[in-house]
Amino acid sequence: MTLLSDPLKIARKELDSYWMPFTANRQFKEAPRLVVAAEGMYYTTADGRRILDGFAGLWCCNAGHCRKPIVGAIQKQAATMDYAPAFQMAHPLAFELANRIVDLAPGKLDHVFFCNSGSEAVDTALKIALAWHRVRGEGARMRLIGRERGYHGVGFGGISVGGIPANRKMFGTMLAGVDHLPHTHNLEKNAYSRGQPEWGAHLADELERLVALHDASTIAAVIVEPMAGSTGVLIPPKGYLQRLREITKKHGILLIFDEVITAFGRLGANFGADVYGVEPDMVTFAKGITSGTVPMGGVIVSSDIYQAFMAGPQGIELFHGYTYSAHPLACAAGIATLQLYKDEDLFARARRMAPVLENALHSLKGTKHVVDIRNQGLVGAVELAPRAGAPGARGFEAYLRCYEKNVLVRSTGDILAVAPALIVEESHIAQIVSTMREVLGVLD
Ligand code: PXG
Repeated sequence: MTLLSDPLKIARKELDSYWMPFTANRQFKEAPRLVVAAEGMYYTTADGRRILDGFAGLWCCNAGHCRKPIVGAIQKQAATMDYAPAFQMAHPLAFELANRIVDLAPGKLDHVFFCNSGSEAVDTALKIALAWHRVRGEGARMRLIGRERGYHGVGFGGISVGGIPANRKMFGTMLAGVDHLPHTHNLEKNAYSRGQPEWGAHLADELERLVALHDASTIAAVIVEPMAGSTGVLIPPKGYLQRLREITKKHGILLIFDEVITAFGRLGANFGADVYGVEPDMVTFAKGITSGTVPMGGVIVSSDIYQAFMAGPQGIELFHGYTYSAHPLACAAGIATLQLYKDEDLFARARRMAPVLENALHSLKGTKHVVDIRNQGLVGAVELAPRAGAPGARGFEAYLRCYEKNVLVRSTGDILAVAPALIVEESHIAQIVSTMREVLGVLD
């Protein structure tokens, strides 16, 4: 147990066995960034520094870290019933959490399928889309349409509809029959937009082109993040999502919003669907449902989808699920988290703090290297010009230097993203932005 008992004296060998995800392993193990405790807006590092968490962990700890009501609920559940079989059996908390989620969900989205991560949520949604068309006798609808720069996790379904080349290129042919819409990022037209950019709704019309190419009768679903997070915070242009909705509806294609990041207050509302005023047929979620405390994901589906399955022959309606679907600890955490969001009115707080974050971030305009700043709700991004011949290097170094200065942000390529917990205060935002300013000022 040397890592915890003496975190400053970690032998290189002790770091070797763990193959870290989405990490430059060799670089990390030369200079590890280890955190050992968390509370509210802060992490504590192995060497005793307090780090201001400007990214809610990885977009997930929306209520802040180690919040007592959530911790207490998890502890109690762990001591009461550790696990319940997920197939042909259940436990009451699963139903309670599903009911609470449905209460928050827009319009006709009224049934919840549980899994354990965003990646599983995406694969689940894609499978439901294919199966739904099939139970309705439209089994030829097998194509799935994603978007360039989209991030939908790392399952084969998710990387197939995803549009991040590095996440795809090593992994063969993935799913067949997938096509992609163009992404909506355009610095020339939209740089320094506050909230939704004006230009770009017409990019949704590309879906008509894909429908013409493949024929609507072969297309099952379109999946997009309402606001693309992981790729560097791409806010949907005004009218874009509305147009996607119109076109999908016209052609009988399901629209899936991947809300793994945007759900549960991140944009100042229950869901991104509420913020943008567009109701999809399915919503995927994860992260914020338990405020990052216990892994959980899920898909909310419309009544039309659920009822089509329930109209079939008696027996198992969908041959899909996970050992840990609706895990009791995750359900306990989810219920406590949603209750805490409500008790502290945290989504309204996110709405109130959003302009503070917006103004603070946009004050970085004119700072060295900055080529764009964008924001929505409690999400913001500062895009840097890449170093010649070394894309991503400047962004990564900025992230490291912020961390050295006790502020955690996230770099994706040369984009710095911030997404603090919804309990963030003005002073935290000021510290995040002043640290970014300081770092960018001295960065090559
Ligand atoms: N969909 C979306 C929209 C996501 O953002 C996933 C699916 C996959 O979730 P899981 O739980 O399988 O990781 C995500 C995850 C980043 C970052 O730095 C983003 C994610 C995960 C880790 C880091 O932007 N998004």
